[in-house]
Amino acid sequence: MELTTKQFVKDFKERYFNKYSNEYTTGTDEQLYYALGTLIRSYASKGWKNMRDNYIDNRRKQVYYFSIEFLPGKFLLKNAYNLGILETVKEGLKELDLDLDRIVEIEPEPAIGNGGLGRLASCYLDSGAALGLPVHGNGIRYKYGLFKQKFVDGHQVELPDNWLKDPYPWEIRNNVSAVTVRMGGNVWMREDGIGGLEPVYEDTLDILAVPYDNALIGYNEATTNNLRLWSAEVTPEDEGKLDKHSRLQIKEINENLYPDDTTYEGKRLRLKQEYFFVSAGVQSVIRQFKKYDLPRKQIPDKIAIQINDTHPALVIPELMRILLDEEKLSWERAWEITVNTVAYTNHTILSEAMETWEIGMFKELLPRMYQIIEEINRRHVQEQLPLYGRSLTYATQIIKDGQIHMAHLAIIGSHSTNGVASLHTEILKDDSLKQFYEMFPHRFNNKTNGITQRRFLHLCNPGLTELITKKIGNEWKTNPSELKIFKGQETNKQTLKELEKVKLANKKRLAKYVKEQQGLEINTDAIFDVMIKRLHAYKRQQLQLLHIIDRYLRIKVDGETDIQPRVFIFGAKAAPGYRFAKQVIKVINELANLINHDDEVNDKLQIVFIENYNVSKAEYIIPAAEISEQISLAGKEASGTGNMKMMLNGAITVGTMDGANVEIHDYVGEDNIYIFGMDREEVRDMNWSGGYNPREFYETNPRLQRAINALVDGTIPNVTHEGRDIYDAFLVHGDEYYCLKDFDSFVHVQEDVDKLYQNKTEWNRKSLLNIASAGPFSSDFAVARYATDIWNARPVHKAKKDQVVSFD
Ligand code: RUG
Repeated sequence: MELTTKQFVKDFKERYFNKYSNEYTTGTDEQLYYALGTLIRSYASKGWKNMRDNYIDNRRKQVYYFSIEFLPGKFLLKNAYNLGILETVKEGLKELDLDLDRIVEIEPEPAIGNGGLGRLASCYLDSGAALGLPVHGNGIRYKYGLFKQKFVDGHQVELPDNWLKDPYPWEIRNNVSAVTVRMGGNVWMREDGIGGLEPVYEDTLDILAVPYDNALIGYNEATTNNLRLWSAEVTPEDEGKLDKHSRLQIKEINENLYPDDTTYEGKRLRLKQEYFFVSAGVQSVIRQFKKYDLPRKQIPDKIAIQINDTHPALVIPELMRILLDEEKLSWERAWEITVNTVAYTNHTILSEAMETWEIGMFKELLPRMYQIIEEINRRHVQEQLPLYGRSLTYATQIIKDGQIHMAHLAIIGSHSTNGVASLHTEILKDDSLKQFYEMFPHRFNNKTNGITQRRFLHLCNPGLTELITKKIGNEWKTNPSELKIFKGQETNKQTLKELEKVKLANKKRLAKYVKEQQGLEINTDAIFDVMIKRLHAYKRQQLQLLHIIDRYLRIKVDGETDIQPRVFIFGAKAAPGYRFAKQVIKVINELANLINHDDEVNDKLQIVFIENYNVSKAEYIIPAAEISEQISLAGKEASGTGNMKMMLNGAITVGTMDGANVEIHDYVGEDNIYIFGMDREEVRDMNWSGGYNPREFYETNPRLQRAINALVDGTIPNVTHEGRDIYDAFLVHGDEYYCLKDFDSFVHVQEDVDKLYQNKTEWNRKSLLNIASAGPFSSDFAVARYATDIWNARPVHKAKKDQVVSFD
């Protein structure tokens, strides 16, 4: 949009005055933030309204991305940037003698997601809008986001994240679009008088779902979409009638985000959350479709619903319910519409993360959903049995062994199932979802994850953005595949020096932050070795722990002096009930305490554990990263996206052949990545032969033995049972994630990394090649592939010449 500094200054003063009846000079940071936020939002209002009208007037196909988690990060800078007014805002605030950085600091971050899955959803919404595609988000407005992590005596302590305590400038409560969601009670079918059946509900708990809409402004205002988050309230009819217990039942629905992204036990509240946002979302989607005034059979032509993992899989029976019970369609027609509308993304092969619900609980909470799922299952068996026989058909049932299997429902009730990296999709096809692949081969496809270069480069790393632009021009910003042109600079000594300078500045910025937060002075000449992700045994932070202990002992005990200095940086939250993960945090923190205070080692080795890792912290850490640790056991990490973000910012990956590391390896070339450890086939063979004997490795590798012993022999002060439990996981419980097996090759590639760092020109060259090879991992491409292959959706405007993907 066009906005002069003069106009902005005038608007800001007015907005502030109208809101607070006072001059802006009297404002607190919170007030200034609120005034600025609402002003920027108001600049987007017209575009938002126009786009809404445009979608309806032109009966455009709209895509709804249903996700139980989103991690959008802060909005202020992003929205100003996408509107094209960030520089004007900066200049204007300077004129007003206000500090933008301080104002940005105030903005709360909506931590309404756990990790990769939620962040991916937000990247996709950003890209959808940037590409001019009508892609909206549908989720829950959790009152409390993911816990705030604090370290107390090295232990993780979880504090509530009350991110909505002050008015949130980016959202609009939309009362007129509220809908009612029914749960519990009884349901029975009676004749509807026109030859069919209709459900009769008794004693249900009725919940008013109120949407809060957040504008998703596309880069260069390509379009403006909606992130709709639902809040649960008492219906007007029940106001004053409900008892305390029922009120509580409603209130708790959007109180807390479920703080775990990998293990889902049968939690009734979680199921309520899932049905709540699914039912509200599907009702609102159908309401939107009705504005098109088209026959219902055209629903799949005008609507696509992508379900982000199985948490929203109830979209399938809910859409069926609406089409059967409210729209009075036959089962066959309703089913065809449902399958053609819904598509499913799988994000994990970990069996413990595959959602199932105990039948009794499910039936009691969602009786009509249960009836519909039973019928879907019955018809599935009836149809497939003659084609595939008993064993295959029964294995794919939705209801079996007393459980409802959500992944089975998601595959059977949709037209597309995709994995999130090519290796992951292969594993789905030939292993974890093999039977389904046999039945529905045409439904399976791969959509490798992507990340938005706007948040994870343009905004968080302006120094690098400027350098790239100076060297190759502006076009890469809208077409990230153009980043490859930067490869032409790999032998340009001047560019490599400039790149080094940018990295150093980012390292210094992070060091300053660490100093302010933890009082620790970190060595900016050392390699910044970064591992940022949820804490989980399969991601193997414990392997990195062994590596650091080994380094420490080489300096402290062996007296090695010729060792490349490194700062090990961690950011990770552990699920509150995940004991092992919390123990790893405690041990890393105590090791940090030991090492950082030991003057014999701390010029060579330091550890920083950044508290409360979240999107904003990532934006600080990623530009400063030199090594990106992606060390999960091969076959376990579906994709990873931190690997892509760090590569884009010039970090060199140390990783296994897992998830998207495999594709990173292919794009950047084997000389520019450090791969170690077993590959997926080796892991599989090892598993098939019944695991291995980790003791053999422990007993024959003195370095490894010494590092493991340090967990229990008092080397690390204040560590007792925590060290013992990790020790036991390695040696008593079979080392499920093969850390001992991979240790040797891991420490050897780390030594190669150290050697490379001695040659800064060569290091910078590899770093540059990583940046230049990161273009294909832009979420713009990923979303374009979803749009073309799965959604059949097109952008609102004609493709411009320089546009990322031509949809024509
Ligand atoms: O663990 C996966 C990551 O590998 C992946 O990159 C991310 C986005 O696709 O999703 C993560 N994930 C998987 N988060 N939750 C789950 C299980 O529901």
